[in-house]
Amino acid sequence: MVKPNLKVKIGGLELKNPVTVASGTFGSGEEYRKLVDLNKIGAIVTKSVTLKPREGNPPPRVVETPSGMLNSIGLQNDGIDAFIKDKVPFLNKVKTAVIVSIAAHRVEDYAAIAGKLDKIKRVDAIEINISCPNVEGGLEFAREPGSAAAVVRAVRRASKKPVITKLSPNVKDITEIAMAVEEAGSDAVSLVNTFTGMAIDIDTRRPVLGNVVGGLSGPAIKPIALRMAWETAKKVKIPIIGMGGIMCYEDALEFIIAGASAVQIGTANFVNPRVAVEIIDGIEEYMRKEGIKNIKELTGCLKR
Ligand code: RRO
Repeated sequence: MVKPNLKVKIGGLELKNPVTVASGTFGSGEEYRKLVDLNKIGAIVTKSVTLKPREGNPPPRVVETPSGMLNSIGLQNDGIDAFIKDKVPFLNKVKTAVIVSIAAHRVEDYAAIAGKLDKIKRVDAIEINISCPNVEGGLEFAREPGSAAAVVRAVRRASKKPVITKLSPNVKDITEIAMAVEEAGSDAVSLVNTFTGMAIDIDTRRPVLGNVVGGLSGPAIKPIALRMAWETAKKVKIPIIGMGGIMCYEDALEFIIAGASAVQIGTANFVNPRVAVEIIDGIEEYMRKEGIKNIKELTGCLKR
């Protein structure tokens, strides 16, 4: 059988395969370069960057939970100017798509960051993070269709790059937000960000995390994330990038069959830095076995 075609299109951006690594779980890829062949990954989504540097939340920032983890990093990053100066030179050497995640507290700040990134050739797309659960007001834009759409419109005006909007599961109806950002011009949606949660140390009777609450990720959230991807796929025409507890190629295929055009691998990178490449190989092998020539045949092929 000929080699299966794994190429997918996200707006105007073509990815060599649908397996990408999620923001905040892979840095800018540099720390991983000796552990995994970065050029094989469909895209690297970099840690969310803000207009000005941020120190992040007080430690502890991470705690393991049954079948998952809570994080409360608090958007630590060096700011957009340092990102362009320090991270882009490395990314210039990587032969895969680069999607830069951006976050802000004000619509005009999202636009300012997008405007700076618009000038950087290496940046293939922008992921608008409107769903950080760990900073005050971080979820504000993701909770209402109107405010989510306002951010997308501002980024659209500031940049010609393809725009992906990352949605929060901590909302009444994620499909409403997805439809609003589609209407506002988002080229794709990625979902889901982490679920707000907490852990308590019964010896000290204090919260485990320095910021009290954090974002839950990992296999514990997979069935809920999958349901949200499936519901959203029925409501929007733009591509969906699915994520939430994907640990192996079978998990990735579930999201694709539910309607995702691509997936992001997050928590699993902390367990196995090579997991994204193993998932790509697993999907290819599955397609060979099943006689599927093009990955697009699988997107949304769920039988009822
Ligand atoms: O930095 C974080 O604490 C963080 C972010 Br920006 C996000 O979008 N999701 C998350 O779980 N943590």
